[in-house]
Amino acid sequence: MIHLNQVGFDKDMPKKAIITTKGEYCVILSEDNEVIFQPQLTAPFFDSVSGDTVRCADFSELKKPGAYFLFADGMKKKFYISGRPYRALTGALVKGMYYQRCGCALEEKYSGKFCHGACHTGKAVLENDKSVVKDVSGGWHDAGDYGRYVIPAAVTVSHMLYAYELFPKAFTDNLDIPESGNGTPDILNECRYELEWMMKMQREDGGLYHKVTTRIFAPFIMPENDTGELLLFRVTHTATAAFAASLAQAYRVFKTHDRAFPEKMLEASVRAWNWLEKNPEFEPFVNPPNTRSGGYGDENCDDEIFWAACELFAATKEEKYRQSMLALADKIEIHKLGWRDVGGLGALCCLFAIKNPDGDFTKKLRQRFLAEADNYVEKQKNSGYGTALVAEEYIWGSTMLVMNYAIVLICAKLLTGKDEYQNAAQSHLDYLLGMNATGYSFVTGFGENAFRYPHHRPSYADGIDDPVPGLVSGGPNKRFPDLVCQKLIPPETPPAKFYIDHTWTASANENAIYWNSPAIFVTAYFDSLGIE
Ligand code: 9MR
Ligand code: ZN
Repeated sequence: MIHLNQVGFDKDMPKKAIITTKGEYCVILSEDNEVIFQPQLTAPFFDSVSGDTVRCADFSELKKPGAYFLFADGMKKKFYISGRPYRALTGALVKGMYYQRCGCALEEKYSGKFCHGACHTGKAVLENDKSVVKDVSGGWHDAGDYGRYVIPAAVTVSHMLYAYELFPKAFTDNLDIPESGNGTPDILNECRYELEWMMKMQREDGGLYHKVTTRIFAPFIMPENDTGELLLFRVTHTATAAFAASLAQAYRVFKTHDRAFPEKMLEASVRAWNWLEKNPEFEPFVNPPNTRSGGYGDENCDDEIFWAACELFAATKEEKYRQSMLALADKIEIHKLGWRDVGGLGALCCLFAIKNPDGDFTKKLRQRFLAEADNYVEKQKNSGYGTALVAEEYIWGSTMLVMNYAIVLICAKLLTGKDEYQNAAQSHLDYLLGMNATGYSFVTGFGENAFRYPHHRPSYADGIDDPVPGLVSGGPNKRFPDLVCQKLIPPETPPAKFYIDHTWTASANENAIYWNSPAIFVTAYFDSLGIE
């Protein structure tokens, strides 16, 4: 097999493919089959996480834009080189969020054959007190399900806002969403759609309802046909802190585009923080009996509070936030960027948004952050398919880890200028787009062998062959296989191949907003390199 990035290589960046053939005859052919290059091949290497013996073919020297074939031992695989290979992909990943919109119709004008009626527009009732009835319409569906959850929302918006803050040139105002052409980049328009919903999830006293979902996950029907009672679940600390952080960041970013909206967000963020101060007793969320929708339970709230303190300090410069930030930093992992562990988002705030809160503090944080990036570079060098993922990390949403590692590596490059970080990040992007043990590109609609059967209700129920484009798969997951994977994948299958492109597996082939968003960060970075 030949495994490579199926979307495209940046002409100026390293170019690699992984081959599992003998590599006795490996050449690059032009589109009219002329041999034009002979890649360097590494010695064969047994990669235990995939069970493959791999060689890496390096053709970085090839820089001329065009379409080519990599030919190895009788197999042939097409690839592309261009100046800005990730421009359309970045746009599609942002548009992928638009397709997740809830509370409105997806009009044909913007969504073509993927259009559908307005969904989940009714009011929700509080799960443990039916006398509380609230309009919480709007926002994005979380994933392949129709639930809407505050923590993943906050994390997703933050990834996207950091992508915009650091690489603004990669974002346009022409993605064909309803707000396109309003003079604000569509990534911000899309974030605003979510932020407006998040504010509806806030109670008067500042606390945030954890989520709004039906009692159990909907069957595989279109969202407008999912008319079960909408339930609001109790206020939680983790949702409140993540909200405070994300809204404070959004205040900073939107301030340059607008006046009233950012002020409203800062006020909401401060109100959330005040609720946390008044309610110090942390009680992790668990689903009440008979409830089957996402839990997003988390036993530790320190990282969410750290993140909120950083963003609120950046927004207000108030001393109390700085004190919390300094007090918590040593206790938390400052490189994690997922829904459960958010310390990395606080670190991004310290490293890129707060200008010098305290010399020693920043220096230490930076050292810790770079040490983590060095660790990824080391692991990446020793892995068959070029990522820092180790065997135990093929978990539910392993693709998110791959993209989160790439974010840390990109930030390390921004902080130090060192290309080794950037090259390691590129390799993680190559993995997403096909240079992985499964051979799939994990973005719908992108790549010759893109996955096609996401565990995504609309993609199944709309009667259209193609899946909704621009969605990222959770990817191989040997740690928490659902019954479908247990049945269809032989148990001895190595972790990196514990994947099946099948509608009925949530554990390996769902999409989620917070798997799209780190990919947006990564593709936007690489796209921005090609912009003059
Ligand atoms: O991303 C979540 C993953 O870390 C968990 O292991 C998994 C099982 O609890 O849930 C994932 O989140 C799902 C959420 O609970 C509901 N919407 C779909 C999410 C993606 O599968
Ligand atoms: Zn909906």
